[in-house]
Amino acid sequence: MGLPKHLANRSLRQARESVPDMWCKKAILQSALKSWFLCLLLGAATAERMQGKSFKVAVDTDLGFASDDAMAMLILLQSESVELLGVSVVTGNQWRDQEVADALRLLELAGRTDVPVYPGAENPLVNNIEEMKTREQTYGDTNEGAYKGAWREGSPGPKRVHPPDGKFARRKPEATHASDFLIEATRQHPGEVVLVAIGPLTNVALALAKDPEIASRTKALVIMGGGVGTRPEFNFWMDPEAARIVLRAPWPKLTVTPLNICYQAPYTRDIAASAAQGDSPIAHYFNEIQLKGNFPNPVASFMYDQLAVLSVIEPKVIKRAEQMWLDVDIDHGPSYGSTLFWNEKQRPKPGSRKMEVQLDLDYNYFVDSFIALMRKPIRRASSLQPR
Ligand SMILES: [Ca+2]
Repeated sequence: MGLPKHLANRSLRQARESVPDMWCKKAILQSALKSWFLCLLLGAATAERMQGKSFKVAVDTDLGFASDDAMAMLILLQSESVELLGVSVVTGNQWRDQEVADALRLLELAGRTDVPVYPGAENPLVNNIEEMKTREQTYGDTNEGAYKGAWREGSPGPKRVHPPDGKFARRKPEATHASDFLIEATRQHPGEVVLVAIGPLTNVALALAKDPEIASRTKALVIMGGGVGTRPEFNFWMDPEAARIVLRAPWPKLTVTPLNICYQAPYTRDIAASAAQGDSPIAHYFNEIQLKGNFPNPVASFMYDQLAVLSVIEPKVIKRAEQMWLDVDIDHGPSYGSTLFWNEKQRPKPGSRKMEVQLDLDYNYFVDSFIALMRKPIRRASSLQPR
């Protein structure tokens, strides 16, 4: 699918709008009136920063170097609204240690070696490969898309780690466990941290087991996972017990990005090609890793995690969300990991919790916002304010 002309124009316009602050300062010196007019023209991200609307984010991810998680992390790194406290890693798309290496290398390429990476769970709470194989012999493929991630046939296993793009990052992972990082981040910044969980929910469930108060200390939790009326979605399918624990915890605000809305966000070659324009490290990443390495068969057909993350930064990408009561099937049968869902009248009591479920997307605005963030000058660690 090609980018419509009005979108391409809008992307270029937004790329131009993301000029460095010093341009604005120069205009102030020339003329107060002119600077006021220029600042009016600057993009939403700059306006938010000027109004002090940035917020702290901890991301829990099953990042592969080419995955949707990787692009979601680039969104977090590029947004002027986000102060990324750290990256916690869980087995999902790949085994944990490979994902840790991939996350560190991606951060290095993006000039953000200031962001620490915390290894978390290598295995789910209860589910495991052997049980998965046994269930599939009995019931057939048991998740939407028959996608197995780290558990796929031919996976290298948990202990073999290859250099993501031929090289390893110089920075090493932290010694702190991912769940302890999540706990500590919310203790240091109570009420301020938006936790974005875009992998299986094992690390978040472990954090809740160690410190149940983490939920109430978090500003909000955003989950990419589940599917309303679908077969089990991958993140919930890999660790259904963790998903149940997390969905039942008392988060001040809980938002779910399910398969239903992700299916409205195809990831196309045109999107990758547009993000690859220019000569920034991010453009280079899209050229070498996405375009040359992963098309015509992209690593994910839909922009699952990019959507969950971008909806935090640009809520207007969501056209329709509903308040629903979700839970997860933890009977170890053919529906293990399925999303259960009710309206207020039908819901079971107690145990179920109300959450915001995103259902319809403004795809053009979403793509436009994504490309604009990928094409703006990269936010190197050295250019950020000290914490
Ligand atoms: Ca993910």
